[in-house]
Amino acid sequence: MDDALLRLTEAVKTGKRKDAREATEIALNAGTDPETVLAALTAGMDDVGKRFRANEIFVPEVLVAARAMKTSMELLEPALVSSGVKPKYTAVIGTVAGDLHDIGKNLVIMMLKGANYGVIDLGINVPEEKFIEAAREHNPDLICLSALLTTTMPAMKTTVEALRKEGVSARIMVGGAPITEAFSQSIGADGYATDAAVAVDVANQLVGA
Ligand code: B1M
Repeated sequence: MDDALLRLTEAVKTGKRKDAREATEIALNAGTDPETVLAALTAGMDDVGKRFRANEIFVPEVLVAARAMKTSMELLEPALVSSGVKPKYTAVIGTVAGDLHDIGKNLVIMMLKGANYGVIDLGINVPEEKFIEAAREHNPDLICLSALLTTTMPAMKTTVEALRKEGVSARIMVGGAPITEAFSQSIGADGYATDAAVAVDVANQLVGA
């Protein structure tokens, strides 16, 4: 692989924003195909996910890596758009009604983006109607619900029910500190992920990537 691409992968792995920006600029200016640059970026985030899952690194390191990725994406996104490259899968994500926690959700977004998902972030305190609206508008492959409070777990349940009732065909993944596999199954979600790295694996399984 070319030097700039190796440097980009390393910059994401180690969370070096300036390096990520420079390496992306060098690669794009040298005429490297934006998709190849994206692959280098994804490789960095993939490594971050693996080390996070293995408890070798923790949330702060993932956040720093995600920031480096975002810096590179700012340059890469216009190049990807103009070369007609689109993310293969789309995910709609939000923290359920009554819940204002978003740090974990934002990590899930970063990991999904790092795995080349197009992500529509509905934010926090999202009522079920907004998820339904977004499902109609964006026709996503995946809908992701996050909850951090035991008191908002019922909102997760009613959101899944409302989406099913509306006949939304997207697969539904849930997560957040109080959520368990058993709860996920009891509310009829399609998948549950314990953390942001596992969320990518579960998402890939659900969409058949
Ligand atoms: Co709140 N809060 N909080 N809080 N808060 C907790 C969650 C709590 C456990 C603290 C405690 O009492 N020990 C407790 C909940 C208790 C319970 O329900 N059993 C609690 C409470 C009670 C409250 C308030 C009610 C406090 C009050 O006002 N009396 C209030 C509620 C507000 C509301 O939401 N309506 C409140 C408010 C807040 C702040 C606004 C101050 C702030 C949130 C800021 C923000 O998010 N922008 C906050 C914070 C920061 C926390 C703690 C300290 C940290 C949460 C966090 O960000 N963790 C938390 C205690 C703790 O966890 N130590 C606490 C880091 C983050 C990376 O982890 O979010 O778990 P997490 O995400 C993980 C996984 O869960 C998973 O992946 C992520 C990354 O690996 N994941 C998914 C998350 N979503 C996923 C979705 C997926 C897949 C995986 O697929 C869709």
